Amino acid sequence: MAQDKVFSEKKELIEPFTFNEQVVRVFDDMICRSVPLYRENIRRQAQLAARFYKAGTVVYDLGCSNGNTGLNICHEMDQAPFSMVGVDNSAPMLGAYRQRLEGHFRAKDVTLILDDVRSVPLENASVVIVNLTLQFLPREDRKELVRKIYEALQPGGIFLLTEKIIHEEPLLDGLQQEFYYRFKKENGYSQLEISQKREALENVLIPDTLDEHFERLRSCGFKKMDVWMKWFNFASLICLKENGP
Ligand code: GEK
Repeated sequence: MAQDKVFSEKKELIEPFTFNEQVVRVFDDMICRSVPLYRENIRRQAQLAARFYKAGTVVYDLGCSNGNTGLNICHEMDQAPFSMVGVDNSAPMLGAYRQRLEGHFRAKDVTLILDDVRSVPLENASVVIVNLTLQFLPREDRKELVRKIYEALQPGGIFLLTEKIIHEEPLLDGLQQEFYYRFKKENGYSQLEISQKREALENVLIPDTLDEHFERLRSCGFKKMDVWMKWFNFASLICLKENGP
């Protein structure tokens, strides 16, 4: 995978960040160097997906990108019959995912949909994964998607949500940011790359606090929830749809 140099040269004009061809070419390098514990996170989510999947239902991977999480799920499901739908609104991302599925032993079990996650109907799900994607929706649209996920889930099903977060307490928020930039620097990003990417993501990636997430999830019906992994300004949640009334 090519090295991410998208923001390494000084840009006169910083355009809002998009998942275009240039980003897709370096996506794995970019995400591994920008999201702490990314590999661990998708591996455990794939294991959780396999643990909660019910035969005859669907796994939804919303904002599936080039298939890192989806291919981990295929691996974890081994030979068991299953069905997965991946949705992403970036054509180059889905193109990369399609290429990786060519000749894959699970290709026939994976359906890829090029669309906005807000427009795709969801049904008969035992697992829904939204890994680092809710944060890209306008704030006012997030609740409707979470409600749609809750309604699509079978009792006993899970919603796995991972997001970049902010902290309502300014000192703790500052600490989270400080350690996040330290992480990026340790991974070889220059000050220029860090600040240009931050500017490109402004108004594109809009993080919520953990409390805002919990409040939204509760208001959509989820009662049993946990943060199963957290690293400063990143949090991974598991939300269980209860069995019965
Ligand atoms: C992974 N989950 O590797 N509708 C559909 N897709 C969208 C939308 C939308 N409204 N908004 C953004 N995307 C992946 C990583 S990346 C996270 C997810 C990141 C898509 C976008 O095209 C991109 O592929 C993905 O969400 C976000 O497990 O790079 O920070």
